[in-house]
Amino acid sequence: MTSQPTTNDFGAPVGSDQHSLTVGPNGPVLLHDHYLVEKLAHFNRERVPERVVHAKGAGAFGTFKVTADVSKYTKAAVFQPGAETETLLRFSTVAGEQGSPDTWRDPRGFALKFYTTEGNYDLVGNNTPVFFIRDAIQFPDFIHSQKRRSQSGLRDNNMQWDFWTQVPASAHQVTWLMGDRGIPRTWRHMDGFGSHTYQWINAAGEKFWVKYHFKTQQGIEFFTQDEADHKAGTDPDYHRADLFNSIEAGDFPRWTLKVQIMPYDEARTYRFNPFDLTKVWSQKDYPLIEVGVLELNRNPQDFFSEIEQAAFSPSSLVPGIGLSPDKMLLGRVFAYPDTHRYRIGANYAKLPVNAPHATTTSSYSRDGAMNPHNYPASQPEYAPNSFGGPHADVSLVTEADAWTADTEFVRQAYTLRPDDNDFIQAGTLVREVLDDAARDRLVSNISGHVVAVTDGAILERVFQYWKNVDADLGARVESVVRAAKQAQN
Ligand code: HDE
Repeated sequence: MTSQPTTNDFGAPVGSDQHSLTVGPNGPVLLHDHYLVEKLAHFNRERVPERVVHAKGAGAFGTFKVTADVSKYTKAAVFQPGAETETLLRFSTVAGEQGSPDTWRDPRGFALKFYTTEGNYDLVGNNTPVFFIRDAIQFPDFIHSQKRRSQSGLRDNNMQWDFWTQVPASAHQVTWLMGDRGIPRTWRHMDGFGSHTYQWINAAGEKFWVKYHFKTQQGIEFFTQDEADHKAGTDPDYHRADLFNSIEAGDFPRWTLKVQIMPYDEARTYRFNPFDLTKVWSQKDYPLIEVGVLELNRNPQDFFSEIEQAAFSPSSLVPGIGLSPDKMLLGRVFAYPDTHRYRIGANYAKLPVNAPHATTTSSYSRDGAMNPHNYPASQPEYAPNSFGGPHADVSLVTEADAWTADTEFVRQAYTLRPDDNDFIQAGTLVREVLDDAARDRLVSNISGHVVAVTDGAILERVFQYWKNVDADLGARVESVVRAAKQAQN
């Protein structure tokens, strides 16, 4: 490869890659060595803040192909029969920092961007169908309990269990987390979920509630705690390398997208609140319906600009897809664009990875830091205008026919329905989904984590929490932890 002369950031040749400009070979460095200054100053600015959660991750581009016909439920172009759409999928852990091991026990992010002909559609999900809390106002507290203590900079199992046991809504997700799904073997060997309930609208204007399931075609595989602990020490970037190397080798991972559809009016009378993010919908009541196949087949060329600066948001919606009255989802609609403006900058949407790829933008946003261009320079700057500038059309957007609410403002939990109990679904998971071996590993994983709890009152609450999930599971956890504590003394 013939090497080009090094230039400065403005394309002009520079004198040396190795020597600063000095007064003689042994003399002081000159301030007007603007190339040295450029190099050092730019280096000092190489980092943008890491994501406050989901900091460690990686991703790849691919294609989503529709293989079935769900047009009676949504008019979204991305889900019409035969449609093929470019995608970006970023995987991540939640609590760990950028350099943390991939195999720490944690939910995994499953953040998907569809570059559709109607604008970018983001489905920012996880590898679990539920979450720890059901109101966004608790998210900063929950995350603080999972991250590091302000004084010591250490993570602390006391605060994790203190939070979880005082927030019983967490039981279902914590049961998932402590089970085999809490440490996937690779990102390719796990499912993805939209988790929240979203709305779909068809061409006739009929509304449905929808949940997304991405079923891995590679099969579900996991690491035991011991395997994961070993990998964390010997190969902390194991998941990142696995994804990159599989795609480089032409072994493209695939997921089948299936959805559950609930008729709009059934949400009012279902036996539990179908918008509660701590619950899954019964597949007997709402069977899975196939939609299409997602394949990852292209690695990024530049990790920083295509993955680190990738910005996903539940507010990136397209016609035919809308939100639901899930309090978590509505909080997220604010949080994501806000964090992007802070982390990346006001014009984050104009970076190539975040801009639409299959359509153009005609927005009235203008100027701002690091703006590569306004939308087209010839376009009027304001609306309404008499010069043919873009005009908004309410009939195109799904928020216009969302849902009905007409009552007073309150700060209250969701109204309870017969099956709105925090422990029912967690108990069913333990008794009916797990087999004996998986239950044994669950006991061992929970106990191994709880042994580090030093506060006696929290410990008692932990035993009760697991007895509420399942009496036998709770008793087993208690006896293993008490025996281990005794052995420590
Ligand atoms: Fe996130 N979350 N989250 N989250 N989340 C972020 O956005 C937030 C939640 C998820 O690969 C942040 O760009 C709030 C549920 C993924 O770039 C931030 C609440 C689910 C990613 C944020 C939640 C997720 C994030 C941090 C409670 C699964 C990584 C950096 C209402 C359904 C996306 C960023 C990527 C990232 C806020 C809960 C998934 C701070 C306020 C539930 C996969 O905005």
